[in-house]
Amino acid sequence: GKEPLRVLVTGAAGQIGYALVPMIARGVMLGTDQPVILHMLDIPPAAEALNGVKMELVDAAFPLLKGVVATTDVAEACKGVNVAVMVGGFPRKEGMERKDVMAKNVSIYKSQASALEQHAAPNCKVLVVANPANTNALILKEFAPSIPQQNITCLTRLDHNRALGQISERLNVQVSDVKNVIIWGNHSSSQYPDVNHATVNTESGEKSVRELALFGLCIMPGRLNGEFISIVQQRGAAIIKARKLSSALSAASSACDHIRDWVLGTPEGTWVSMGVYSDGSYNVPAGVIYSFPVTCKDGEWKIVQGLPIDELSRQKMDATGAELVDEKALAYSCLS
Ligand code: NAX
Repeated sequence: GKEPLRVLVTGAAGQIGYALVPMIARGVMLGTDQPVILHMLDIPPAAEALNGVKMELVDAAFPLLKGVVATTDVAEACKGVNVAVMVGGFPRKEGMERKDVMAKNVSIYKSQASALEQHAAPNCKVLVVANPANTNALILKEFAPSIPQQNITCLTRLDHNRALGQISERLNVQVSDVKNVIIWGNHSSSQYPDVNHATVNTESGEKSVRELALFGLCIMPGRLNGEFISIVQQRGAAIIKARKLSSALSAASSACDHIRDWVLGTPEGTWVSMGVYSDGSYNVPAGVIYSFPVTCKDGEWKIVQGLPIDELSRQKMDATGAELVDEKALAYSCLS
């Protein structure tokens, strides 16, 4: 059999952690033939709860799970990890200034960057989930200069999957037949969910989502520009309103999708959205973690190039890019 891979989940005693660790232990993230050793990190106030999660992992008797490390020691948590899913962070509490939340997360991601750099396995792949996800990932990249920059990413796959789900619901087609939506930019309400290149696999071949909408199937083209975009942008808030808790199972599942496609590859003709270090493709700002359409092969992602960008898209891609540049400046102001 294969050697086990070590997967770190930070914030593992939290809501997303609780949904995510059993998925990893069942092979949803790395494949059903890939044994794993789970490393779970949380902070001392959550140590007892974290140990409870470890007890349940033992009780579930997952055949692929070859070991569990549950710790509040960052160095121990990072030791030899091949994949790191960073879910732990400081949440925004009511009445808190944006700058204060940023300062807390900058300090967490700065120190966890150093721990990963010193202790993780070479070529460790990092996915940042905790908000502000793009900027936390950027700080992690800046303070772990020996980790290749292409190994540091953030999660926008949940937004991508939400867009697929909305198209499926509204056009009344199977979600597995919808592909190639794009989330551009920041994982925040400024993100731009783009359906211009999305298609649906139908009995009479592949059809563009815009074309199907044009024939009056549930969503009108105008709504694709307005309502659809805001529904995807505001979906996180709608979940909180309904559940009185933020998205957890969908976030965990999307984190598995992100890593699985990155490691095992995207299907031919399909791209996914990932927050990656921008090289300035599509004239968006370079030097921030920006969500792009990517294809993956042999453990590496590549930005899909050459897609035509219309005027509305251009504006929205620039606006979310400007927000990221602004967040970067705020994060840097917290360092000094
Ligand atoms: P929870 O508050 O349930 O869990 C967070 C856990 O992190 C807690 O157990 C906490 O003790 C731990 N933690 C705090 N500081 C830590 C540190 N320095 N090291 C290790 N662990 C630490 O939040 P949950 O609902 O699980 O959400 C986790 C994060 O995901 C939040 O930042 C949230 O905003 C973010 N999200 C990001 C999404 C995305 O698509 N990128 C979507 C879902 C989610 O909202």
